[in-house]
Amino acid sequence: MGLSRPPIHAFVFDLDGVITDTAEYHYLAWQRLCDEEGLSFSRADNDTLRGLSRRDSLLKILKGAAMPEERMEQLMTRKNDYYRDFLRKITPTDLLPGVGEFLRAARKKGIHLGLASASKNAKDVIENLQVSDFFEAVGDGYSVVNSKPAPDLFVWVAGRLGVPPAEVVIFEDAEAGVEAAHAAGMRVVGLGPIERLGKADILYPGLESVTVEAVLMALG
Ligand code: B16
Ligand code: MG
Repeated sequence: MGLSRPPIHAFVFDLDGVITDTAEYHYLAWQRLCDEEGLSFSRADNDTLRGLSRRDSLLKILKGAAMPEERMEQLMTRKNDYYRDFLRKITPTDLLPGVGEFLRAARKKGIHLGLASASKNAKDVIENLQVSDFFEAVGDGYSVVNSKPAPDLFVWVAGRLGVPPAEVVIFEDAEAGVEAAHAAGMRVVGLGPIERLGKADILYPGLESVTVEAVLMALG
């Protein structure tokens, strides 16, 4: 089986939950907004928003309740203002364990590297983390219309890298991201618990527990 698989020429990384953990800041920003608006919101609710766009997150928080578009825009802007206050505090020490080593090792092997995040703040986050230079292509919340679980963002980044989708491996921490990768015809490394990422092709707790060689062996 292994022999018939296409070669691996690119690694594409999700941002939140893979390169750094901005989920806590998203949580605190949504929590503040929900408290102010009298909407119910918990950590467990926040976990279901992982990888979803800002708009899809708000729709989920509203649980189907109708809201005029203008009001939705106001709430999304306020949440983002709260979130961006936290982003200013991000430094290279906020890289998740093993990320720097993994990116350096992959680059050394000549693997093309890309980033694919649902976040409209992704470029600022990777600037603050000082990892922008690793990525030859960066797809963010502005790059495509249809967000994960649609395959569009991963396909967009693969196109920018000039690598066919079948030769790309995605690194994801969200179920929506695993679905998106498979819909794009890509292999996917899940980073996180099996309850959330059971559909990934292979699973690790985080990048500190995996090497580039191990991924190439397992999925190549
Ligand atoms: P923004 P990822 C996602 O990032 C987050 O996981 C998700 O919680 C957030 O709602 C989304 O970005 C949009 O972020 O409000 O900054 O545009 O995991 O795709 O890197
Ligand atoms: Mg993520």
